[in-house]
Amino acid sequence: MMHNPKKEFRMPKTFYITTPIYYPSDKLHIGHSYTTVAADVMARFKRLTGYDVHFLTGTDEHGQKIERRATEAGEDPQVFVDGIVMWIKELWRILDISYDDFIRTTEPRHKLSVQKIFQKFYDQGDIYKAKYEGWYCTPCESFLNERQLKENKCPDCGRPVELVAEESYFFRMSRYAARLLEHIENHPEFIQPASRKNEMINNFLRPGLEDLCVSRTTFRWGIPVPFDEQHVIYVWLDALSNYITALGYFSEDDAQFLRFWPADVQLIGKEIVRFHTIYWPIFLMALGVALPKKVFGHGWLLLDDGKMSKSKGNVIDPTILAERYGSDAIRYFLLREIPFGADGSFSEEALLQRHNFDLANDLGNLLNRTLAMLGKYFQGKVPSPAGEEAGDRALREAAAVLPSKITELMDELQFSNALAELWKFIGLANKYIDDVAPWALAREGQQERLATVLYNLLESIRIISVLLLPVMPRTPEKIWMQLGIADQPALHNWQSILEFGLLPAGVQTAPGEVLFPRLELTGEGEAPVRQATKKEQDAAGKRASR
Ligand code: ME8
Repeated sequence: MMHNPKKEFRMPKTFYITTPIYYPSDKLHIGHSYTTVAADVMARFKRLTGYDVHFLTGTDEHGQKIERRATEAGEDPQVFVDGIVMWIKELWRILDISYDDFIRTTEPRHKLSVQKIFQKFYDQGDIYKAKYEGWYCTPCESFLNERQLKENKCPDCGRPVELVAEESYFFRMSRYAARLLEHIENHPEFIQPASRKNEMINNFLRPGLEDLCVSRTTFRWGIPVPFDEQHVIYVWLDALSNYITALGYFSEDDAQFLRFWPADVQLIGKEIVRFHTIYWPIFLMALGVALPKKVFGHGWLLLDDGKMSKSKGNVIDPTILAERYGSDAIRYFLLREIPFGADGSFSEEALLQRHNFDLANDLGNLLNRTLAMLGKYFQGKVPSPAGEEAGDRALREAAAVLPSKITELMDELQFSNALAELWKFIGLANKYIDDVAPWALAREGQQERLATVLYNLLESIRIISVLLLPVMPRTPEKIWMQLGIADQPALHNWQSILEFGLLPAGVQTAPGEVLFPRLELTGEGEAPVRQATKKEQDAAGKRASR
């Protein structure tokens, strides 16, 4: 048969992932970083496994809340948000967030498209004018009826609400409610975790969906309604649209929209599930656009005494934490500590423990021990393996199933379990050292066996390093430097870990800095310091006893 190269070429599969767009605030804390770090890990994992990924984040810059904050700061809202957005981008740089696009809702590309969306709704009779009289929570930018209030406060954030009475445009949610309910019931993967789906059905859809107010007249900081300039478009309609306006929807160039929509995963915090699984899909239905495949509402990161607020100081400031522990450790902690979907508590002690146990002891020591033995017995050169014993086989078999196990868990956004699997393998490699006792083999002169054992360890470390990439983008490079393979990208990709034994013999390793020096907290609110090594402690003991 004729060779047909055209036929073999397959376009990579696409993967579109989004985070919510953030309210501009210079008080973003470690909880805010949670959504974005999780999305980044997913985006990196999909890139690693061969997908054409589009990862979107951005800022939600309009609305009454921002206008008030700008006024308080004595600034024009645009000037006010410009400064903060620069800071947010800097935070994402520090945390190694690899977004492909950053949308600001004050950009013309967004505003023009939102106006066209609003116009379309109006033209097809989805929007009508009436008077709104009811409650409004400005921090959440949400309309609430009497029934929804909890002790006269906002049910979502617990803060006071304001009475609002103004002329507004309303969106006929009721037109689409039955279709949405059917979609949710026929697509169990649409709202995740499943408990959030039941909440939406039982608390909002079944009791009957009220029409939604989609414009405001009592302040100016928003996108004007194109046919009625007294009104600005409700900030949630404006904000939710970002997921498609950023792709060029309703613009001259909608190639990205055609390529990437519908989104594969939209990650959000649990308090905004209602907006993303009721209003957002209904807007999309009204536009005649497909719904996202999955909306995942993750839990909250709490402090032991509940709320996370900036007054808790530097314990929760992501920039300070990154300076202390490095962004890789923070990313690891966030995804390992709390099962994705559940609430979890954040404390610096817990972060420190993960750093010292998982990263310094388990991962760091595996590399150190292996390279130290290689230096001692083989002048640091990767030896050729020969033969296989039962212990070797168990290690190799565990390595062989690891990529598919991790892929399965990652596809379900089970970050914590995926990392637990990887650490199980790291544990297995450490145990392999203890069981085989390479030092005994050296003593007995079993050179060939020793070569095999050290080769298997080095190859395991290489496989681990590639699997670490999505969560810890900086550490693998350091490992490759020490393994002497930094300049061999063919040994760093996904394909290269599907086969055990690609690490070439003869490579000169170069043990370097300790990956994660053990740290200890000295006092509350103080930066942790490197723990004294056993040698240093012994030396100090000797000095003291002199
Ligand atoms: O909600 N733990 O923006 P935002 C976990 N602009 N996640 C947390 C958290 C915590 N303690 N605190 C905040 C908005 N988050 C809207 C979105 S989308 C069209 C518009 C998460 O800046 C929160 O759940 O208030 C959300 O996913 C993200 O930070 C941004 O929150």
